[in-house]
Amino acid sequence: MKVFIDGKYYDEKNAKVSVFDHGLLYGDGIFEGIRAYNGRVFRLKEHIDRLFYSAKAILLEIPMSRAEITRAVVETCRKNKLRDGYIRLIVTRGVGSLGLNPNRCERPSIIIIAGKIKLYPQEMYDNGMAIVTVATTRNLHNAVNPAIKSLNYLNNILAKIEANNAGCEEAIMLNSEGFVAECTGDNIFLIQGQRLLTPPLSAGALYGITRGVVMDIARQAGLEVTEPNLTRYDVYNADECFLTGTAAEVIPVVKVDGRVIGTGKPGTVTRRILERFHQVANASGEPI
Ligand code: PXG
Repeated sequence: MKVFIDGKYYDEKNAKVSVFDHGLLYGDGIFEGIRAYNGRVFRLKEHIDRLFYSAKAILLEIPMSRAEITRAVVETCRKNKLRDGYIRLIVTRGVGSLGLNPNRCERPSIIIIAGKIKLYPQEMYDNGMAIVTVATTRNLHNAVNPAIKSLNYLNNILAKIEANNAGCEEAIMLNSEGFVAECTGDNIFLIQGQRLLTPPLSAGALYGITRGVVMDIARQAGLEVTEPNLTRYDVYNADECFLTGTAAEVIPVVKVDGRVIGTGKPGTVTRRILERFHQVANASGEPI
């Protein structure tokens, strides 16, 4: 594997960052998880836009333009002969002193890894997954804004550990008001009759790229798409439930906190959306 670091390519074993990089010392940095399907990078523009928004929010100046990053991502896929896979694009604050002040960092580092990812077993896509609500609250907007895709994922990891302890792979995280925000690495959706519901970004959801694609698909299929505040009561009483994410794609949920959702099997609307998602993913994107 060839890894891109600051304009050069390194073998896997030589692809290293300094122990003084603030990405490591403080989680000071941002990232994107991107998919390639069928020789194309899916929604690359949207991912790069989101990367620049995250950068703006943490006052980090990315030392490459959008066009240069686009070319570097595609080039890294090419060098790794990747046609289907997972791309991790990272920008760290860079090498600095021991002390958290980002002013002391010389220059942000850009890393691109083109590899593979498989989050959940196929069985869960076929039969649906069981999830739980956890006690760890999603980050507050005025602490670490959940819209920032930062290198500090401890909030999500703490929730994931709670999920694992409960024998689950994913968890619903609530915001400080008790409304559903999202899952640890996925956005959440409900189907109620002919309506598709998902928490608003103001509830503490990441502006998910897959979330956006699914909302478009649903609108085209004639569903009414809304973003109301949702509680666990709404989740328990939904006809169908599913999660979306770059790594997870679209995955049905059939049990939440011990409550069976709908029929207890992946719903028909969820299946239609999942199918359409694969069609869209395989037929669009930046050519490698
Ligand atoms: N919420 C959070 C907190 C995320 O981290 C999503 C929602 C879904 O967004 P996208 O844009 O991917 O549709 C994410 C993205 C992993 C992994 O290793 C997680 C994500 C992406 C890639 C890998 O668990 N989460």
